[in-house]
Amino acid sequence: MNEPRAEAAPTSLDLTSTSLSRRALLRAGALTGGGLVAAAVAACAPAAAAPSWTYPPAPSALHAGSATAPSVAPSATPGSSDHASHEPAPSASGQPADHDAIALAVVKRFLDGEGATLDGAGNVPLTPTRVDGGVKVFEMTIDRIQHRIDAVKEPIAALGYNGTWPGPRFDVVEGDRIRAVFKNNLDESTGVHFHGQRVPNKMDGVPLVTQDPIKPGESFTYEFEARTVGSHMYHSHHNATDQVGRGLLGAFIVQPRDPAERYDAKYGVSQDIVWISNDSLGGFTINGRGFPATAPIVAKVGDTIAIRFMNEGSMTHPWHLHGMPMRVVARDGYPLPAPFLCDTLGVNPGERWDVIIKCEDPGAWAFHCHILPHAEGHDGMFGMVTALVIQDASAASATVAAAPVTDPIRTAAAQAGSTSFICRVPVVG
Ligand SMILES: [Cu+2]
Repeated sequence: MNEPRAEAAPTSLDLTSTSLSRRALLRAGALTGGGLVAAAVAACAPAAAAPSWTYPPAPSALHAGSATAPSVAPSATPGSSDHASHEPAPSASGQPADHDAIALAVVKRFLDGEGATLDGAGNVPLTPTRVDGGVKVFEMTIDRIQHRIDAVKEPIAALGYNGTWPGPRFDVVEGDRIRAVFKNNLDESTGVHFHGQRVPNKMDGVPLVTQDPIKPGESFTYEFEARTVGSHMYHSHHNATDQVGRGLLGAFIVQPRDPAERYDAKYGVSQDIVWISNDSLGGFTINGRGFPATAPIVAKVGDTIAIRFMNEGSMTHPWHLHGMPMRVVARDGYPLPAPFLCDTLGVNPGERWDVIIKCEDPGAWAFHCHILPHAEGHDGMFGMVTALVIQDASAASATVAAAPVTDPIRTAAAQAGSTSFICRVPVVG
């Protein structure tokens, strides 16, 4: 495509005069070991100083993030190939002449907290509207939305449950009676499938198989007992290549009835992170965002966190964490008889894999899909990339002393757009 080539980012850094490489940047970040040093420092520092991979930024930097974003021309046709449309012209050697500067500018956008500047975060835990005779009632809408993959690309015409992509996250308990009423505000028919749940057949959500399509303006009520424990999903099962690809997807988490079997008690996790990937509209995304607008994961040394990988796309994605292994404990909600360690975990379409990570080594650890065309190219990292930022004990304790909240790291992560939430079960009624 003959779109305008990306220029070097017009940030406060004089990027054209620095030869700072991403590798050097990452090495510097690893040595820094995290800490709540504002990334605004990076935005204002002389070009000779490598910005630290620290997180989150100061509030002022959050707003500066989009303002300092590189002037990459928005794609007129967002999609998995839109990255290529932005690529700078290759030099005679086949490499873009200004790769380092462009790549650094993208990293700076991530450090500046670009994801937190965007409205419409998904995966927000959903609270029942009411409890009716012991049934948890959820009132849902299916809407056309304008969704931003990042702060630079133009918003795209997408779909969302309750106005977000991903939709809000159901957090229910094994044995709960669920009534989910979906109102279709689209101008097309749809249906909702609770992927992984064992439900009565008529509640399976497959239009023309188990129910009539939900026509525009109509509602359909799904009611069942949440009896399949673990990490599950809900999504469109009607014109699904298109509708799921445009954002009709979300997480459906069923906590074990026995509190001792939940991840906070069983593994001591302090963050329980839902990570839904997609690879259609908007390109390669994690929870509806592409790097650098993906949410970082911020923890401190000694923390244990859980990540629930969910693949709503049409390709496999091997998730690779630098620095530490992941302990794989469940597939599709079912506990593994023999959990195993790995650093790269392929997640096929439709699968859910739960992993536990012991945050032992401070630093900023890249965390990305290892199909490299999904993550890094001529103009730096993009798409399925984020970072696990592990703060060392001194930085964490300094943060505790400075912040007025009891759990500043998780609070900061949430404010910075992290999709991590404490393991909890909403108490209603
Ligand atoms: Cu991938």
